[in-house]
Amino acid sequence: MSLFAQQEQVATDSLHVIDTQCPFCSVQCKMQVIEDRSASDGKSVYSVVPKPNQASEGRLCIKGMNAYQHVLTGERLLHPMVKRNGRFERMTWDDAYELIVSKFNNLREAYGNHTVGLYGGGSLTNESAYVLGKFARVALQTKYIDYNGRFCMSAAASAGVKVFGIDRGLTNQLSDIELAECIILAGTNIAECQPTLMPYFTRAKEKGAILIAIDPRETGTTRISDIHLRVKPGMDATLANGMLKVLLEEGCLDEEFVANRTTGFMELKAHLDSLDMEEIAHLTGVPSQLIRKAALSYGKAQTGMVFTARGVEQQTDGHMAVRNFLNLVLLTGKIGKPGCGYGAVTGQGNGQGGREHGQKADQLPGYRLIENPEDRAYVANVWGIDPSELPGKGVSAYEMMEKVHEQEIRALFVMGSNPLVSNPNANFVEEGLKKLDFLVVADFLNSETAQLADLILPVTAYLENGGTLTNLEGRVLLRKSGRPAPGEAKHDWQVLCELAEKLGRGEFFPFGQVEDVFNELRLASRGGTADYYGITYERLRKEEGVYWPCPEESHPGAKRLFESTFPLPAGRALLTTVENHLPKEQTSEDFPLYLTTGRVLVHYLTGVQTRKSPSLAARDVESFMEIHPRTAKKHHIEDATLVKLTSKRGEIYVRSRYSDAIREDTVFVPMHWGDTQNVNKLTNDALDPTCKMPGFKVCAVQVSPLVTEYV
Ligand SMILES: Nc1nc2c(c(=O)[nH]1)N[C@H]1C(S)=C(S)[C@@H](COP(=O)(O)OP(=O)(O)OC[C@H]3O[C@@H](n4cnc5c(=O)[nH]c(N)nc54)[C@H](O)[C@@H]3O)O[C@H]1N2
Ligand SMILES: Nc1nc2c(c(=O)[nH]1)N[C@H]1C(S)=C(S)[C@@H](COP(=O)(O)OP(=O)(O)OC[C@H]3O[C@@H](n4cnc5c(=O)[nH]c(N)nc54)[C@H](O)[C@@H]3O)O[C@H]1N2
Ligand code: SF4
Ligand SMILES: [Mo]
Repeated sequence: MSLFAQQEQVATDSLHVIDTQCPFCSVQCKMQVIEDRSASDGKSVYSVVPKPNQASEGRLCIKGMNAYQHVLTGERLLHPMVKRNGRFERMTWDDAYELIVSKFNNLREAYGNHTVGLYGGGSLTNESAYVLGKFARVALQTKYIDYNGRFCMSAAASAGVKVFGIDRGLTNQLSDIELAECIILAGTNIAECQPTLMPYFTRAKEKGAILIAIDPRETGTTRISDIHLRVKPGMDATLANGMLKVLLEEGCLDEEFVANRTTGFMELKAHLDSLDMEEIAHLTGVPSQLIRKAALSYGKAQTGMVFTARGVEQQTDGHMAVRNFLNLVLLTGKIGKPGCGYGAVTGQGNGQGGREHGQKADQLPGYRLIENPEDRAYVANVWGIDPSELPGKGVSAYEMMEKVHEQEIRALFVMGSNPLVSNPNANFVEEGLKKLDFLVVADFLNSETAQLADLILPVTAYLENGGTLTNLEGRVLLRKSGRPAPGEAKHDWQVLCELAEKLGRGEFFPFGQVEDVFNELRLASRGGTADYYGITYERLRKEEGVYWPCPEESHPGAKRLFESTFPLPAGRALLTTVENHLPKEQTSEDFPLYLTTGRVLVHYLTGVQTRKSPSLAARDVESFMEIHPRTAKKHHIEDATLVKLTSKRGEIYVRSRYSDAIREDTVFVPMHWGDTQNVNKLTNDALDPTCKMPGFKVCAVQVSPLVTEYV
């Protein structure tokens, strides 16, 4: 039976059918999880059926097919657990809340409100993210809140706001992809990271599109490309300068578009004129002829799309690097038309919505700014407080870890993240977390960070927790709750509301059900950039999803942005002059290789969930280091042996994997493992000056065989 012929299942006495969507990446593929209780031994058997929907078109990848496993493994956190004498003991919710209130209040009395920090995540539903942001500002009145999306979308988001006036992952619907005659995939590995989107690209190819991939390694994505630019890690901004120079010299500009819809052209032209192509080729490691070929393919095509993801963005110049790719889009006028646009390929399930409703240090719901007096007044009014009660802006996620280290933050509440494994410079982060007076972690699995906590709060997982999530297209989707909370687990937003009550601020959190939260979010975002006002649960139940901005219930939602104008002064987008720029950490005699980091198909982020899924874990049981065989020989590394990787900040132990598909000056290690395989023990904590994105994608390392002495 083909995938598409499969029928949706209907519940019977022995079949329990859950209509849901995948908890992992930003595509948010829809599926049914079916529990069959008919077996004579009483054990349930689970199966998964993909459901047709506009984004995944009825496909599921291997992670989605197995996503039910970590929820049902028997390893769930079921009760609040307090650490006493180094061991976790069960505690009631009432006692847990009392403990939090007394710890937080004692610290706030001694050190002020900002001594408590909150740290959220892009897996939280819009409703939980919204309540978390409000909880920080209204219940605790602390400025210190940020979230893991800082490590994910901040470079693209800040570039989008600056250049276009708005940040929405894709400016187009996915269906526009196959209308593009040329597609640039810069630092994005769709094949492993959003696998169900691959057919959009292969269909474009079948129609004759030219695909250009920019990646230091060969991946499932680069393999479908026609031109692969194997850039030196961290040199994308410079590579884009080379491509822009070719476009300019060969007259591949849309002059009318540049004249009528952009500003900054003359400065950009003068800058590009001053650059030397051979120097760019040398700096990027990409031959100038290949840069030229790629630029002309994009420049001469009638339609085209540019996609960037973390390869370009997780750099200490990530903000500017993205802006240089946006220059390509604007100079050729390839935006706001069918088959023309840009996509920052959003990462987490709710990586898009999670960054819109107030989890970020400087933002209030609807992308309003916490430092803008009008925005403060508007949101304070919705919340029923005086604007002067709202704290100002805090700091970015890693900077919060610095504040933890300095003990300016003495209590931390983590909801939906595993910062010990996902922050750069993990040894420093661990040292800081251990100094905290009080660490609370709300999770449904025992993450590395939860193991360090003083108190763990058990929350519901995707099968139980209903709410909205916004996928990579900016389409808001409703995920239904499909099974009761196990044990004593509660929904994230529910925990925050109950805690607000215990803190004496319950009147501001009067939400009986998740839809009540959404209705307040609609109001709080009304008139903001990410306007959800016109989106209702009723609409979401009837329509498959609604795109924001959607200012009125009668509004259809914005499918393609910037068709006639940009939300910036005079309606014009901004061209940017971007200098050639080297990564902050360079290789040296002691650390002779570049390390870049990223993902593999079967694991998700810090691996807390996928490592607990037997079917996924079995495919990649441990971390590895991809290395070119010639480089390996130079460093006396055999294939499939344990090696030690060292940077200025720490060391880890992983198994070597020979691959002639990676640059000889670079090794690659995925990010999905903790402890001695936590690659972030090596990564550099230098941050992009604008968006505070760490340079996860480049640092300098040494590799050596791990010699074991047998006695
Ligand atoms: N299987 C899987 N899928 C996921 C996730 C996961 O953990 N596992 N996570 C989700 C999330 S949160 C995110 S953010 C996305 C991430 O999605 P991607 O950004 O596509 O994933 P990465 O593997 O981090 O990086 C993409 C590519 O960048 C390349 N790269 C490394 N350094 C450079 C460089 O300097 N320049 C360029 N041009 N390329 C470089 C890497 O070799 C890699 O192939 O995936 C989402 N989907
Ligand atoms: N070296 C390196 N480091 C990186 C990256 C990289 O490419 N290289 N990528 C960065 C990126 S793009 C990202 S997005 C971050 C991600 O970093 P993290 O946020 O640390 O990643 P996760 O593994 O998703 O951690 C989420 C935790 O929250 C739990 N969780 C999941 N859903 C929910 C929920 O609904 N509620 C609650 N309360 N808990 C939940 C999970 O069980 C897990 O323990 O890592 C960043 N770190
Ligand atoms: S991981 Fe992403 S592509 Fe795979 S099933 Fe889940 S949402 Fe779809
Ligand atoms: Mo991410």
